[in-house]
Amino acid sequence: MFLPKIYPITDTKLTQLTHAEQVKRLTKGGAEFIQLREKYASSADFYESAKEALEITRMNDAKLLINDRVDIALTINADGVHLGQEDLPPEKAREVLGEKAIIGFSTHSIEQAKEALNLPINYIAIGPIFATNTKEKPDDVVGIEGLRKARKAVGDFPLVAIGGINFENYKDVLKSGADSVAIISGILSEANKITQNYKKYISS
Ligand code: 3NM
Repeated sequence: MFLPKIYPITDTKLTQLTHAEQVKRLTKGGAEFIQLREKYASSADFYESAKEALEITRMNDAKLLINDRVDIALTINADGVHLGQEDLPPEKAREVLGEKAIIGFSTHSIEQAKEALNLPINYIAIGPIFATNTKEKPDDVVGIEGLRKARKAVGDFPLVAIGGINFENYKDVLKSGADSVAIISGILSEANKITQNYKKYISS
């Protein structure tokens, strides 16, 4: 499965922009793989904005994954979902979405990462690597050392690192075993510079 080095995730609270607008700015910078993360909107509103965002990713040959919401991913025919430990189990998501869907799964410890190897998923995410203000009630920090251990534990299974990753530290994270870094505030915190900030990562 194609996993880009930089994996942006949308946040409407942080940016005060619609998901579609964030996706537009990200794809303009060249983003090929984007996750929509929505913790506040109604299902009706999220459905509408996810549909709009998907049109933009389709026009730009980018993949779109939906955080948590298998129902919305199925309804709009998104490329996949990203599930947390407390969401619908990945086995059930796979049954519902089918073989072609991309399914990512969040883990927060080496133990959870190892267990995830038995699931019908396409990548494992581990975090938070560093402290983050973006997620409410984050788990304990895994750290760079924890990431190295997670890499050893999962062998060559696709591994995404998340949490507190920014322009200053992302290269270390990639060198320490992550195939990809998932980033929210490190790309979106200046809403008027999303395209520019995304490009900064891929061009350095
Ligand atoms: N999940 P930022 S940390 C959405 O540990 C999310 O699984 C995490 O945002 C996990 O890049 C996190 O701004 C927040 O730190 C990532």
